[in-house]
Amino acid sequence: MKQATATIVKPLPDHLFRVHGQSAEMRWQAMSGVGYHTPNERFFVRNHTFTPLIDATTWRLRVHGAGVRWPREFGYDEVRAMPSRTLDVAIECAGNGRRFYGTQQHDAAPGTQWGLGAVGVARWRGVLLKDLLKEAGVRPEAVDVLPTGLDAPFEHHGHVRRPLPIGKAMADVLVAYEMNGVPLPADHGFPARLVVPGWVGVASIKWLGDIEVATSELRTPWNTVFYPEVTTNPAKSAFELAWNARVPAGGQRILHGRSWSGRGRIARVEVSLDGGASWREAEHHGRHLVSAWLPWHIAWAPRRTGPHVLMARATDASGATQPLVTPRHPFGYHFDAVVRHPVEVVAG
Ligand SMILES: Nc1nc2c(c(=O)[nH]1)N[C@H]1C(S)=C(S)[C@@H](COP(=O)(O)O)O[C@H]1N2
Ligand SMILES: [Mo]
Repeated sequence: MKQATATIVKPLPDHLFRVHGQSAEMRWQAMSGVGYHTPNERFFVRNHTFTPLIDATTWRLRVHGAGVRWPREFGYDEVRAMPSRTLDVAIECAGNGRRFYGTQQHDAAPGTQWGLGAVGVARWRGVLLKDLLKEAGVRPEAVDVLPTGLDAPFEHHGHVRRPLPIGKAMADVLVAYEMNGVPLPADHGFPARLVVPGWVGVASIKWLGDIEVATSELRTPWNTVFYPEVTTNPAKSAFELAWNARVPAGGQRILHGRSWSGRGRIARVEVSLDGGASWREAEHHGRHLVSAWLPWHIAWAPRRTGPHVLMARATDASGATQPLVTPRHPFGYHFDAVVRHPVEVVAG
């Protein structure tokens, strides 16, 4: 393995990304006029250390532990030769929206101050983890599955790794090697990563090198200290607009946005164009996928110039609607309150 000189390999142009240390968030205007999927060049990156450059010809994925009968290794070509599955799935960092604990609720949470751009939807292709585990003779006594990344150890905590319960591992989890029709880009986990639908982003381990199948519950810093007890992400919504976007007055425009939830499909999206005084249901059509997002739109004919606040709130299949305030969270995860998006209406 060669070490990358930069923490992130792909270009991070300022109009598409806001850089936070080793990580980079997508600016939401980057989704404007773009199709259902987030293009690879615009997808957010969250790295604990830096992107490793891995040679697929020498790469091996080791599957072992008390929970399998036939511990074994898979090469890149072997994984690619297995029956594949393609899934449209969102990956979202548990800390997405953390900044708004401070800016909206005056109770800042420590950690990367993400806006709403630590989320993206891609078309992932790979092998179901279930099929890989079956090839290794997974036992009925298996309890936890521990995927480990090949990136550099994080501080003194070792390699990034987080156990998954066997039930989720045997359900819809993908060992992905393609993202939007091309081999995974280096920053997103080449040669293979997990994609864990509906769960917090950290479950989707990149640069996968090792999978331990255990017959008892496992503990790592990533399910005890850093992301204790967090599994699915709550509902969120975003406008495909720059922060403080300038919108010309006069005439009707169509505002676009997207809503998503790790708890299931989005059932309804309501939008307020007057800072929360009145709400209207947004329109949507087409893709209404579970574990991805729902694109929506609403017409707006702003009549006065000056500052306006746009708001969108989604209701998901669990019946939960985004609240106006999120209860304090010690790590600043799961900010699901309605975000107040400022725009400036200017003479058209
Ligand atoms: N090996 C490894 N896997 C990882 C990480 C990491 O730093 N190393 N970051 C995790 C976190 S916290 C998130 S939110 C997602 C981000 O995926 P992306 O960078 O492809 O957007 O990857 C997860 N998988
Ligand atoms: Mo994350």
